[in-house]
Amino acid sequence: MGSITQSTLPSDFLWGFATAAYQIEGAVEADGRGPSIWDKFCKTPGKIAGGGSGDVACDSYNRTDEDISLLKACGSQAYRFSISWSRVIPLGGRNDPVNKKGLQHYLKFIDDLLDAGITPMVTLFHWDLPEELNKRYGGFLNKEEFVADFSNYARVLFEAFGSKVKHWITFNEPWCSCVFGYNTGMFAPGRTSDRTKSEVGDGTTEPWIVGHNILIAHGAAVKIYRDEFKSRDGGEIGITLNGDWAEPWDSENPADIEACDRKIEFAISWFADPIYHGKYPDSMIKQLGDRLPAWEPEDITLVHGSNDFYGMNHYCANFIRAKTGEPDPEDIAGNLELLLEDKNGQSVGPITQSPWLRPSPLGFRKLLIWLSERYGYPKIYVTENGTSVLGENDMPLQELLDDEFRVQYFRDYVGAMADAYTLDGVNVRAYMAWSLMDNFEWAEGYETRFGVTYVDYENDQKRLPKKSAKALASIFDSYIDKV
Ligand code: PNW
Repeated sequence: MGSITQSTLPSDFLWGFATAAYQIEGAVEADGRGPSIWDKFCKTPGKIAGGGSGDVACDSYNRTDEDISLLKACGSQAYRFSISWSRVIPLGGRNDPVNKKGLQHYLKFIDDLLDAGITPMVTLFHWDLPEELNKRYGGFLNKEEFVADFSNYARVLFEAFGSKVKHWITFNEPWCSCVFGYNTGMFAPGRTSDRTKSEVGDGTTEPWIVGHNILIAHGAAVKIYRDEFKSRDGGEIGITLNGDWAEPWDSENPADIEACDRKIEFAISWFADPIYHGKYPDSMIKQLGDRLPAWEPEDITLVHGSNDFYGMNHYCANFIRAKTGEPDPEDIAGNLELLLEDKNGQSVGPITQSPWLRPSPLGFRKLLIWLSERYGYPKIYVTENGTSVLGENDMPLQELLDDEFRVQYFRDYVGAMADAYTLDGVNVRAYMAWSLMDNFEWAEGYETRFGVTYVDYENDQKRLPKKSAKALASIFDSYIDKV
C-alpha cells in the first residue's frame, strides 16, 4: 500500500462531528418528553458504571446555542445528531399524539444550524426506543407493530424537517441494539438468557428476530422517503452499521484467516448483505439455521436496495481466532474469539480507556476496501470514528485538554481514509468524528470520554475545547482538494 503523503479527499467532502440524543440532551422531562428504554434501564441498579444516567448529561437540550458555537469554533461543516423519538411522540405509537414542543425544539435547532452554515445529518433512531412501545408489545420483537410505528415516526420527521434536512440515517448500529440489548443484556432493554442479569430474554433467538425487524423498519422508512419526499426534498437516506476490522490471530492458520471474513459477516453483512444483496450471508445461515428468520418476499423487497449511502461507524480492529467444535447457541460472533493481541503477543494497537478499542488506522483502510468490494463501491459516509484516552477521566485538567493521543488518532484515521479514496478507489464522501463533546457513554457512564470538548459534569456542564477540537479542521484542510 502506498504512502499517505500524496493522498487527497474531494473538494465536496463533508466533515463534522457526531452525537446522539440520549447521550447529550438531558432534560428528560422537559416539554412533554416521554421515557425511553434507556431512562428505565439506567434506573436498574448495577447496569451503568458509576450509577449514571442521561438525566442531565451535557444538558444540550438547553444549550443548543453553545453547541452550535462549539461546532463553529471547530470549523465543522456538518453535524450528525439524533432525534429523541419520545420527545416527538412521547408514547411512540402511530395512534399516539405528536408533541408539538418536541418538534419545535428540533425545528429551531435545524434552522439555527443552517443559519450557522452547518449541514444537518439526522439519525432517526439512536437506541432510545419509547418505553411505552417496549411495554405495549415488546418493541423490536413485534414486527407488525414496530414497523408500523417506526414508519409513522419517520413520516412525521420527513414531513416536519424534510425541506431542511438532506441526509437521513434510519438506525444507528442495529448490531448493538440486537447483541447488547438482547444477548448480553449490557444495553437497554437488557434482555439476555443469563438469569443472573435478567428475568426475561432468550439470547439464542431474540437478537436475530430484532435484527430482522429493524431491517424491515429501515426498508419501510426508506420506501416512505423515496415515495413521498425524495422528489420534493431531494435528500438521501441510509442506515449506519458498526463494524471493526479483523486480522487473524495466527496469520499462518487458514481457520483464523477464514474466521476474519466470518467475523465481519456476523457484524456487518448481517445487515448489509440483505440491503445490498437481498439475502443473509451464507456463513450465518449455516451456523444459525432456522434461528435466523426467513425473508418474506414483501419484506426483502423493502430491504434490498434500500441504501442511498452506506453509513459506517468504525473505531478499531481485533485479532480473530477460530473456535473449534460446534458453536454455542448463544454465540453471536461466528464461532470465534475476538482478541487484542496476536499469537506472538503483539497488540493490535495502543490501549485506550475502552476495553474493546485499540486503534488500527490501516485496519480502517482495509475495511473500507472490503466493504467497497463486497457492496459494489457504494458511496460511504463515515458517521462515527474516534477514541477514548486511557485514564483521561482521572487526569489533571491541563493534561486532559492536551489530548495529543486523540489528535494522533484522527490524523492517522483521516490519513488512512484519504489513502482509501485516492489509492484504492473507495467512494468515501463524508466523515463525522465521535464526538463533539464528552457524553453519556452508555453502560460505561461518564467515566469514558470520547469528546473533542471536555464537559465538566461537576460544574454546570461547562464545555472546554481539548486540543483535538481544533485539530480536525487543519487535518481536513491538508487533505481536501481546493476548488
Ligand atoms: C457507538 N463495543 O457505540 C455508538 O454509536 C455511540 O453512541 C458510542 O458512544 C460510540 O460508539 C463509542 O462507544 C458502540 O463495545 C459502543 O464494541 C460499544 C461498542 C461499539 C460501538
